[in-house]
Amino acid sequence: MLLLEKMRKMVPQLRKEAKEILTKYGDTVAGEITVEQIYGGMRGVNALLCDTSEVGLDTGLVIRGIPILELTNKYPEEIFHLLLTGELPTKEELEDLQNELHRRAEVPFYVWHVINSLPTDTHPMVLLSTAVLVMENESLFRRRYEEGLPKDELCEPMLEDSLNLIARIPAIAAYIYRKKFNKGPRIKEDTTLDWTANFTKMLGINDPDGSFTQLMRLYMVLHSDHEGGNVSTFACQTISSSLSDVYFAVGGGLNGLAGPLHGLANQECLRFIIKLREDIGHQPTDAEIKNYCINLLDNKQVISGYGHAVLRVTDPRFTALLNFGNKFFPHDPILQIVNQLYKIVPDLLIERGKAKNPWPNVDAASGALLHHFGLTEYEFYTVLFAVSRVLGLTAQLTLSRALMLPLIRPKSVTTEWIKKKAEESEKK
Ligand code: CMX
Repeated sequence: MLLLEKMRKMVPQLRKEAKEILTKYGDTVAGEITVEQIYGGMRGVNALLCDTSEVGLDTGLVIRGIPILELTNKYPEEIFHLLLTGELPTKEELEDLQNELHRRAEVPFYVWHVINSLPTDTHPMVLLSTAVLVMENESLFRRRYEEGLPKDELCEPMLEDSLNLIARIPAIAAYIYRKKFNKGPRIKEDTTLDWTANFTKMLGINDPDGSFTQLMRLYMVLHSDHEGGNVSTFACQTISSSLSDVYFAVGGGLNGLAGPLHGLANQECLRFIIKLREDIGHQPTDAEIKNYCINLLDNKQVISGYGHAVLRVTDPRFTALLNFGNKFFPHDPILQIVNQLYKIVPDLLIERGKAKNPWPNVDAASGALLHHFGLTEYEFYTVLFAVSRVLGLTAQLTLSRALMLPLIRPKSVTTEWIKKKAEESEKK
C-alpha cells in the first residue's frame, strides 16, 4: 500500500523534528491561562498539537496550509491523504488508496445484528456509535499491543484500523438510514465506485444526474476535520492517548459530535427552518423571519447554525454549501430561507451583543441542501457529519501514534485554589 510506504518514510522525520523542537524550544512559553478561560471551556488556550488542519479566527478551516475553499473539488479520499501526509495524492496514490478501501470494505456480520437488535426509535447516532464500538473486536492495534508491540511501532496498526473504519463506515451509515427510515433492504457495496459514490448508492437516494453525489463529495470534504480542540476531536484524542484503539476513541468522539452545540446542530438547524415555515404558515417574508428570530432570542433560545467557538467570520464551509445550493437550485424554498436568515440573523446577534460570533457556521446550510435531494430525515444528518469527520479523527489518531504523544492529562484546580491564587496575585 503506497500510503503505508509513505508513512514509513514520514514517521522517522516527524519524530526527529519533534525531538529537535523539544530540545531547542521545550522551555518556550506558548501561552497562559486566565481564570475566565478555566471557567470558559478553555477557549483560546494553546494547549494541543494538531498538524492536520487549523481554524483561523478570520480564515476558517485551512487543511495543511490550503484554505478549504480551494479544496472543494477534491475527493474525500484525497483529503484523508492530505490530512495524514500533508500532500495531496498523485493519481496512482489515489487509486491505490481507493483500492485499499474497497479491499477492506466488508462489515463484520455481527454489526448488522447489533443494529437490528436496538429499538426502532433509537437515534441514528446511537446506532452509529454502537456499531463503531462493537467493531472493537476487530482491532489490530489492540491485538498488537497485547502481543507486546513497542510503542514506537503502534502507528502502523493504528493506520490499519483507521483504514478499516473509513472503508466500512459508509455501508454502516447507509444501512442505518435504510433501516431506521424504512427505505427497504440493505444495498450492497459497489467496488467500481469511489468512496462517496458508493456511499450514495448504498443510501439509495435517487440521483439520476449525479448531483447528489457531487454534493455529498463536497459535504464529506468540508466536514472532514476542524483542528484539534473541537469536542469530538479532543474527546477522541484524549481517549486514544490512553492507548485505547480507534474504535474506542472514535466511538467516544462521535458521542461528543452528537451534542446539539456541536454536530447535532445540523439536524437542529433544519428542524428550526421547517418549524419557522410551519409556524408562520407560508413562505416567510424577511420581516416575518426577523420577528420570529427576535422572539426566539427573547426566549433565550439559540439560533442554530449561527455562532462558533473559534471562528469570527462567516464559515467558509457555509459559503461553499450555499454557493452549491444557489448555483444548482436557487429557487428551493428552504434554501431561500437560509439566504434570508443570512441577511437577518447576524445583525440581530450583533445588536444583542452576546454571541462573540454572529456569523453562520457550516450547519446553517447543510440541512437545506440535503432536504432538497429528498434526504429529509434530519435525525440522520449528524451521521453524515460523522462519516466525514472519521477522516480527520483517524488521521489525527495515526499522527499522534506517529509522534508517540503521551497520555493527555491536564491538571484540574479547585474553586478554593482559584480564590487563593487570585488573592495572592491581587496582593502583588
Ligand atoms: N444564538 C443565540 N445566542 C447565541 C448564539 C446563537 N446562535 N451563539 C452564541 N450565543 C450566546 C451563547 O448562548 C452565550 O450565551 P450565555 O452567555 O447566556 O451562555 C453567549 O452568546 C456567548 O457565547 P459564545 O462565546 O459566542 O459562543 P460559545 O463559544 O460558547 O458557543 C456555539 C459556540 C457554536 C456553541 C454557539 O454559538 C451556539 O450555541 N450556536 C448555535 C448552535 C450551533 O450552531 N452549533 C454548531 C457549531 C458548529 C459545530 O461545532 O458543529
